[in-house]
Amino acid sequence: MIKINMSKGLLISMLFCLTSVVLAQPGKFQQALKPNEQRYRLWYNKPAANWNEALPIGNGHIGGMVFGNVVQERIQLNEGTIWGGGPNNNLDSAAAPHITEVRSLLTQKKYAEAQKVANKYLGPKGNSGMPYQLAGNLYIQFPGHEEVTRYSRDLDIAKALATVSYTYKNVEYKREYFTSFTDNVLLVRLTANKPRMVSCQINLQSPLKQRLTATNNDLILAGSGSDHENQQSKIRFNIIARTKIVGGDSNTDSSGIRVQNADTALIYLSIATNFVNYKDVSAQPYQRALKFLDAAYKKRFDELCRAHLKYYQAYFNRVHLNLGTLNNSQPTDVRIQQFATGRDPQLAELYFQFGRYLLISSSQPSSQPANLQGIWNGELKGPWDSKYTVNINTEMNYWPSEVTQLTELNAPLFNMIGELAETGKSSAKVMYGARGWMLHHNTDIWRVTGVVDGAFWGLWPTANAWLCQHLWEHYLFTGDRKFLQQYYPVMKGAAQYFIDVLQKEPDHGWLVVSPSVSPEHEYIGGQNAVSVTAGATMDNQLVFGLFSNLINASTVLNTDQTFADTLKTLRDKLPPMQVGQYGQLQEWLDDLDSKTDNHRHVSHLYGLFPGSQISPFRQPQLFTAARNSLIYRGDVSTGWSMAWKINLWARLLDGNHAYKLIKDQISPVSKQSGGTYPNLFDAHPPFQIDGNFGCTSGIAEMLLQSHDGAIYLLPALPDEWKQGSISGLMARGGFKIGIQWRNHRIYKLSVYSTLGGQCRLRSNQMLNVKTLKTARGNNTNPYFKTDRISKPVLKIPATQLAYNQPESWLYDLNTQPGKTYTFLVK
Ligand code: FUC
Repeated sequence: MIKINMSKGLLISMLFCLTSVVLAQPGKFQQALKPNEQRYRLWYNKPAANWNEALPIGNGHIGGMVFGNVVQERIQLNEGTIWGGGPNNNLDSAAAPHITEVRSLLTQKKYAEAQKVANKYLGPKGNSGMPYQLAGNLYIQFPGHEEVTRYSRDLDIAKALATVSYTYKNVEYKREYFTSFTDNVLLVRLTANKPRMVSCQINLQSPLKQRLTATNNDLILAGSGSDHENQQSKIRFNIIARTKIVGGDSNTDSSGIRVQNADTALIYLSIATNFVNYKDVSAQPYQRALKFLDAAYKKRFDELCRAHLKYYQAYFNRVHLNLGTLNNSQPTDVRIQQFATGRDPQLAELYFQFGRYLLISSSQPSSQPANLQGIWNGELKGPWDSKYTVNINTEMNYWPSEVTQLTELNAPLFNMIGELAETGKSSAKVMYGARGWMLHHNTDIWRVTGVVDGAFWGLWPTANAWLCQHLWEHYLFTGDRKFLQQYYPVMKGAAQYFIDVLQKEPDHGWLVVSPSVSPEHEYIGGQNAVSVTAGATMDNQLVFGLFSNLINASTVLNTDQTFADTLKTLRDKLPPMQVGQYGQLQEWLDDLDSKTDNHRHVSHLYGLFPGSQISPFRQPQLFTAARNSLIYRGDVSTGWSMAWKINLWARLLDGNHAYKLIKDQISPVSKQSGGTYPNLFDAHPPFQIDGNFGCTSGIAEMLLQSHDGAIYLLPALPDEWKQGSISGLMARGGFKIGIQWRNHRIYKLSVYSTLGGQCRLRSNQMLNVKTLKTARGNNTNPYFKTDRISKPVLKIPATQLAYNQPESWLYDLNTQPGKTYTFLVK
């Protein structure tokens, strides 16, 4: 083991990271830290009693859950590419005739028979996708540290650093943890305020198939993923831990690393697998892990910490939100308990930024996309395999990415979409006899595209259209033409699939997706419940959106005009949206909704959010109908469902209702509904990260919207956010917006234009500013073009769908790229 003398550099390095951490005095925290350092700090006065209390750190590749146990510290480890099974696709080569049969039964309105055939023949054939698995655990034992005082553990999301501190026998101990973005290692620093006091034993463990060895002072765990559902494990991985100590002794063998009487001990830990991409697992995991470790080991803790911080903050500091005074005197778990009944709006601000922290920490340009649990999973087979559910959950993960200025972090999602456009060609061809590509409601690291779980949930072929919406939105936010060019063929492939599979339904001759489902929802309940359908509203909206985006893309790229014309003709034949007997937006082609249905999925409201097909200004009747549907559905549900509803109420311009849902979400977890765990993770329950991301997006949507022909400033401000400020939110057209408000009125506004062009602003108050001209005519900025929606079919008199538009004012500003425009509003 290498020993180094306590050099001046090391002293400075320790001081550097000390400024960011707790000074180990519960009750005195506020004095100990500067206010801005408190603002984004989750803190607790006891160790994590379970996984949902542990604190997540991550760099997109390595994830860690820090428990903060005193005698035996546990850091549960993840690596983003440790999955069960190996390269495969779960295609069903016998499906085609049964799909035709189900389709025909649906046309004959024999719904129960259609479901029966679907259940019997179109379920998964022994492979519902592979599970994302934990890597193992890093344990650090501190024998004797039983009776400690002044215990504290925290996670500072402004710095992406976790800390544990306590006093034992008059010695103050401190542990600091981070997963370096720049050097791809997990770092732990153990210090004490008296010399020679750091003694511990370090161990690696994994419930996966594994072997522990020691070489040259390295503790090495070699493991492999699990065999699962007829797929042999192909993932191999290595975890390597190595220490660097100041003073004292250390030795390593295959039973662990022992550190004796050191002043400081650093643990460098790297993890790597053999995964190259979904069809290639030929890399050398040990060599890879060693390379990261060797490179990082040459650097001092402060160097690594500084580079990590710089990288992280380049993302994190792009958006500043202030929703009120900080009251961090209570631990975070207590604040969660009190949020719904007390007055602590700053916790909503922390929750907003925590969502951004989680996205930065779980989705990096070279990583896998964030799965159902981001990258944090402590099990061999997490809930729903912790994979990618693409009928809402994966998409929700990426809702905050553009608007909260984390656009680069979409890269892994876009890569996955590109890969699905390859693997999904086989399912389109073999199962549906169609060109293009498609997948069903789940996928995994191997990019499977067949049916999983069962036809009742899984026979949904429209995820390609939803995923492609993210590609187009990325273009709208960034104006990146090259990106659009690169992904145009992917979007086109999805559209080709629908050109080939759309069916004429018998009653109106509309073109519909069949068979399909309105995700996971039934329109005939009971023991023989029926979900399979033709022409579900969400499908109609998704295909409408996909075709419209392609038509617009072909104009932007000046290409493929004939194809665009074909799409225009088909688009006109898609079903219009329909308003049913209860004044609701119909979920299915027939008027089958129930007023007492509180199903968690609100798929037919896709058109309201994240889609942009329902506008209070352009389709007030649909707007009212969507609102009615949401009222019937109720508020309390699973975590992600409540998060979706925050976005929906924001789009319905009702900030108070959106805020009510934020309160429902930031509440302790109950069995009946979602909520928030002590570590701020969203609960389905169990933990599912989509609700975190969805809520972050919802808060952004309450403050800024740009999908409906203009940039809407504070469209859904709740009464409780009387004053505050936001800066760095992005609007379509590349506008970066800053707003300061007091008494619910904007008093300062700033617009930074990255792309130039007309900036049209909508505001609920008159903006008395000379340089802002009252808007006239259409917005000439192409990123704000809106698509014409077919006239809805109404089954109740239009008068019952009247909508009293709130008064708002529209202004235009001509902008130059690279310029900031600041306005003081009287
Ligand atoms: C969908 C949802 C469930 C859960 C699962 C991962 O199936 O209906 O509630 O979120 O995804």
